[in-house]
Amino acid sequence: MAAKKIMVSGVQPTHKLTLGNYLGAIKNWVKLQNEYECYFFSVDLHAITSRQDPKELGENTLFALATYLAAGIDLEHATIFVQSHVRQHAELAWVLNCFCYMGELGRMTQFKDKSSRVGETIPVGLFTYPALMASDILLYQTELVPVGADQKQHLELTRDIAIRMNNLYGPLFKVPEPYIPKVGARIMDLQSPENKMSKSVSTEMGAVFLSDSAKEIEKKFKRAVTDSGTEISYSDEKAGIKNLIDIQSAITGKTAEEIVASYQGKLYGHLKVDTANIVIQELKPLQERTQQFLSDKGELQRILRLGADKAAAKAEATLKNVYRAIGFVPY
Ligand code: AQP
Repeated sequence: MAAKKIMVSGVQPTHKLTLGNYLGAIKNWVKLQNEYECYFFSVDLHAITSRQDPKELGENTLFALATYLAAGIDLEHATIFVQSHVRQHAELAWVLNCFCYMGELGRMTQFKDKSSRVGETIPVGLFTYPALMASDILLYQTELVPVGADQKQHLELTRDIAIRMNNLYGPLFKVPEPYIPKVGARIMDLQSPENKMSKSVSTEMGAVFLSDSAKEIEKKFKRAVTDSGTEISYSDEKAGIKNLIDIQSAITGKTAEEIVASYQGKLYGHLKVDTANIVIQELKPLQERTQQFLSDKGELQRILRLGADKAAAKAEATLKNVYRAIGFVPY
């Protein structure tokens, strides 16, 4: 039997995860885990590129991993771990920093956007972030990386660094390909539906967090920004309505056309209340299972240690090759 292709992905523990992270990433991971050899982690090294409260960072990291497990990530198929537990990520990132150029990193639109907002006090880590992301990917000889549009440029850079180092030293890394999931919604902010729902950028009312109570979720959907029209249809001009339909579709599996047809003659209010209920029903068992995993910290730590050990063994093989190739004296 051919070996499964390797896939890696992670979510930043910069806050509690959002409905966007769940429907856009984690729910898909569960589907992909049987088909690929998967490494899913909580990327705490990336999270500190913006200032984090230490207590919250730890809590958010465990919350994310408990959510992965609660969502159905199966340890038989996938390896889950905390990024900082596998020191090879930071070590390879340093090497890759020395093999990519200021010009390349300076062209990254995500950095340009953030630096134009923050100015001179922007952390250097945000500039070199793509080298750490390249390390996350290349360490595991990854073939496929699920990426949204905003990470495509970073993956291109990862490919360039891999090819550059392979040309210099021989085959050190697999050159990864982007994986665009067949299904996978882009969930938008409930208050400004032209922007994506985001852990750290959205306002409290704009994002549904996986830690929200049913009451909070209901309130957020009831107050979701729509438009001044009345007809429920699926179009870019009606970004708020389109988002509610997309959310329903991502959960129920129904097409946008089917959902629109079921709202003939109904009002925006009906769509909002129904979407809230569908989300509440979807999240209820997930939230209960997440709490179960979080209530047994000892067991969670054990699972994470096993995951980190397994990931480290794979990562170390790559790192050793790289160190040898660039001339570091073996330990
Ligand atoms: N709104 C979204 N809709 C669909 N998918 C989403 N993802 C994030 N937001 C949405 C997917 O979640 C995965 C991990 O994202 P991340 O936490 O590493 O960073 P992000 O994409 O920048 O997400 P946030 O919530 O906006 O994080 P912060 O605020 O920390 O920067 C990715 O697969 C992403 O596509």
